[in-house]
Parts: sequence; structure tokens; C-alpha cells
Amino acid sequence: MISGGRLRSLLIVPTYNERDNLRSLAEKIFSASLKVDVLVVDDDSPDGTGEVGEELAGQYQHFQILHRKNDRGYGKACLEGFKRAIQQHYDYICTMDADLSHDPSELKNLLARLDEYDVVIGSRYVEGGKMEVDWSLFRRAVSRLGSAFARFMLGLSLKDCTSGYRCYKRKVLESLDLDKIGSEGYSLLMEILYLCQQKGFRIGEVPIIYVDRQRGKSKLNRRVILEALFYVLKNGLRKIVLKYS
Ligand SMILES: Nc1nc2c(ncn2[C@@H]2O[C@H](COP(=O)(O)OP(=O)(O)O)[C@@H](O)[C@H]2O)c(=O)[nH]1
Ligand SMILES: [Mg+2]
Repeated sequence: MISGGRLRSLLIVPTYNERDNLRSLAEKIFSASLKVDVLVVDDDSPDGTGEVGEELAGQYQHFQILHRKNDRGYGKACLEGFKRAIQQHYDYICTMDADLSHDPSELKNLLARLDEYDVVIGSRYVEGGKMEVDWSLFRRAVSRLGSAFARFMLGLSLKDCTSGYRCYKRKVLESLDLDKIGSEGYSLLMEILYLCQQKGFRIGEVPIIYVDRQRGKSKLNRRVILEALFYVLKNGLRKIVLKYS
């Protein structure tokens, strides 16, 4: 499937119970004339997101859906999407949430910066970036402190380490041993950044305006927060031990 232009981009959208968002998202993406193919990776959502995805795949030529059965995880779904994107030789591989917190019309700003960077992060915390959310203090703290903690412990030089709005050049994902990546949930976001930084890839941030989801529920839970915290602690401590041994 060639989507205009010379370079092909695949936008991976992991979904779990996003039935009420998926159609609007597809409409926004395709009406913005973004020259991307879309791959939804659904974990057998009980609310029927997979069926909506099938309808959309029948309707839009540039929309595909991958159904994962008997398994769950944001990270695992993205990894499966990355493998398919590599197999299908996409040049640029992007990720976006399904809940419309990420504005599809900003994708072109991210893609444009791939001429300069290998990885581009849609960032809420750089100048011009914004969070328009009505979050609890706990939720704000998880997002802000999570990024700050990862930055400090892993030596990451980015402001927004937990944004799922990103674009990668294919060579970046090809260079990682995807089968060795242990993160199952959102921790993948930090793990990939850490690996990319170690490999010396150029990582840039562009401002995005992040809005609250209007429909459906967040899947952020204690389990995925703990997994991310554990990843940062384990690797941060390993880094310190290696430095002083
Ligand atoms: N395939 C898959 N997608 C998931 C899973 N958990 C979350 N997502 C998707 O990941 C994106 C971000 O999740 P969301 O619940 O909005 O997290 P939040 O923005 O941190 O509150 C959304 O598109 C979700 O549908 C999962 O276990 N499997
Ligand atoms: Mg969300």
C-alpha cells in the first residue's frame, strides 16, 4: 500500500475499549489528508472496538487492523505494530493514542522534523506545548514526576518521556532487538527512549496540545505505573553501578 509521496508512513494506534473514539479518529486522520496508512492494534476489546476497526478497514483503503487475542498491553501492542511496519518496509513509523488526546492534524509537524531527527516526540512540556486537561492531582503528578524521574534516573535529555505521540525512522526500530524489550505497558515509552539514547540516535521534541479524552476510560492503572517505575529504578541503578565500578 503506497500512500502518496515517495516515503511511506505508518501510524500505529493501539486500542483497548475505544469503540466510541475510533471512527472519529479515522475521520480526522483521513480528512486531514495526512499521507499515512493507519494500523490499529486491538487487544480483543470487549466493547467491540475490533468490529468498528473491521468496518473502517472496509471503508478506508489506507486503514488496517491487527487483532491480538488473549493478551493485553499498550507496549506489547505497539511492538507488534512495529514488527509489522518493519516487515512492510514503512519509512516512518508513528504512534498515536486512539482517544483523541493527540490531535491528528499535528502529525505533520512531527513528521516534518524527521529530516533533522531520528525520533520525534510530540511533547507537552516544551515551549508551546500544553495540557488542556481536568486531571486529578495524582494523575498530574504521575505524568510530570514520572517524566522528571525517568529523566533524572536514566539521564534522558527530553522533557516529555511518557508521550505516546511519536515518529521513528524505520532504521531506529530495526536497530532495536524488539523481542528483547521487556515492557508490556506504558513503560515501553521510556524503554525505547533509553535504548535510542544509548544508541546515539538524534531525538527531538515538538510541542503538542494534549487534551482530555471525552469518551471512554483511561487504562492507566497501578500495575502499569509500577511496571514503569520498576523499569526506571532498575535501569537507573544499573547505570549508577556501572559508572562507579
Ligand atoms: N492494544 C492495547 N491498547 C491499549 C492498552 N491499554 C491502553 N491502550 C491504548 O493506549 C492508548 C492510551 O491509553 P489511555 O487509556 O488513553 O491512557 P492515558 O492516556 O494514559 O490515560 C489508547 O489508545 C488506549 O486504547 C492495551 O492493553 N492494549
Ligand atoms: Mg489517553
